[in-house]
Amino acid sequence: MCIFCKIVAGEIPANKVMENEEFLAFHDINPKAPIHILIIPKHHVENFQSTPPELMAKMTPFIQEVAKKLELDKTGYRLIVNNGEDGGQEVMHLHFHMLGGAKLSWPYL
Ligand code: DGP
Repeated sequence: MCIFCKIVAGEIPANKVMENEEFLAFHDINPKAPIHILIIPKHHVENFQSTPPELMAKMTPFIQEVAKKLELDKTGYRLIVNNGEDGGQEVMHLHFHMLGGAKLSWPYL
């Protein structure tokens, strides 16, 4: 079982922000911004490249709700998906990084 599946199963603790039947948002263990949330589907999907569009259609409003809950909808935020080796993906379970809480520089904080 991958590390994020273990978080979903409650085998590893996580600082949760929001969840529903299909998705979970929790704080990144190694934050790269004042607010750094990971948003995942509970069902294991390896990466963005293999994500069915139907899943994204449901995930989009969940991500928007997470931003609202943290009031990042007002200030702005950055979403990042690292996909595959060259993309720097370390955990092979689809996750969106939501970064905020500061004016972020581009391309990185
Ligand atoms: P990526 O490089 O895109 O695969 O990012 C993986 C992120 O997952 C990285 O920012 C650190 C975070 N992470 C890894 N293990 C854990 C964990 O056990 N708990 C939490 N909350 N975050 C984790």
